Amino acid sequence: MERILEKIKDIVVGGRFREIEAQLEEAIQGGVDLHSLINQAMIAAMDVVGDRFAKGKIFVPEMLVSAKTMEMGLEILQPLLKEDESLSRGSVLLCTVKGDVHDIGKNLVGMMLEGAGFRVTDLGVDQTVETVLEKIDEIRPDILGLSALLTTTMPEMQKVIEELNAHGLRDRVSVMIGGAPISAKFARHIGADAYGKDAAEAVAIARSLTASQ
Ligand code: B1M
Repeated sequence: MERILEKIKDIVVGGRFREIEAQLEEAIQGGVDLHSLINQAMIAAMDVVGDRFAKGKIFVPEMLVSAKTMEMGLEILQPLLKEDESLSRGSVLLCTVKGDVHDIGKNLVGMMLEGAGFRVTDLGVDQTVETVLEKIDEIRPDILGLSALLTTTMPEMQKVIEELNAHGLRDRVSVMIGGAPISAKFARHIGADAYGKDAAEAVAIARSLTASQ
């Protein structure tokens, strides 16, 4: 199993997107579990990519092809993430905040939430406070999920919460935040209800937030 996980990790790191489907299918046929595929192969690959980028060994174009390979892989895995749930557990409005186009982690969170029976409306990336507020008013979700991957876009999360307060919408929706630079301390500081470390934790938190509503 270790060998095939290493192979998939190499494919994502190298951005060899033409190879990802066949390799994932081989892994699935071979009984490799989804958790290992996502965490030990694919997310681990993005960590290598991020590290190489930070050290100036690769640049944005290489990061983009790795991201594309990861996205193609997650699409292949998506149907397998679905639990057999007929009852909806609640609704989640999800987006990446303004100024930030990173969406792989958010998409993974969305897929896992859907798989766990939540209705997810994903607004996409680079979403302004105004759009988020409009959509909350329109959809009335149980949970607002905000993602940010850049330290420079973290303050956007605070802005959203401030505007929710200013518009009297804060009591209507629970706010969960996440993304690589986010912490529980930051979540508390800006007045979010919860911080999700990863997609699995995001699902557990969403369950507890909706259970207490
Ligand atoms: Co960018 N990037 N990037 N990038 N990128 C990072 C984030 C960086 C850490 C790389 C580095 O320097 N080591 C760095 C940020 C530094 C900082 O702010 N401290 C960085 C930078 C600098 C940039 C640019 C500024 C580069 C440039 O142009 N010079 C630029 C910014 C563009 C912008 O947003 N305005 C940029 C661009 C890009 C690409 C477009 C090339 C591409 C994104 C493609 C895409 O998303 N479609 C990209 C990528 C791929 C990365 C890295 C390598 C990988 C991110 C990723 O997908 N990880 C990243 C380095 C890294 O994170 N190791 C990096 C895998 C993903 C599954 O994890 O997103 O953390 P993650 O999600 C996790 C958890 O965080 C959590 O669950 C997920 C699953 O476990 N989670 C939530 C996420 N959202 C959640 C929400 C929740 C709960 C949990 O509740 C709602």
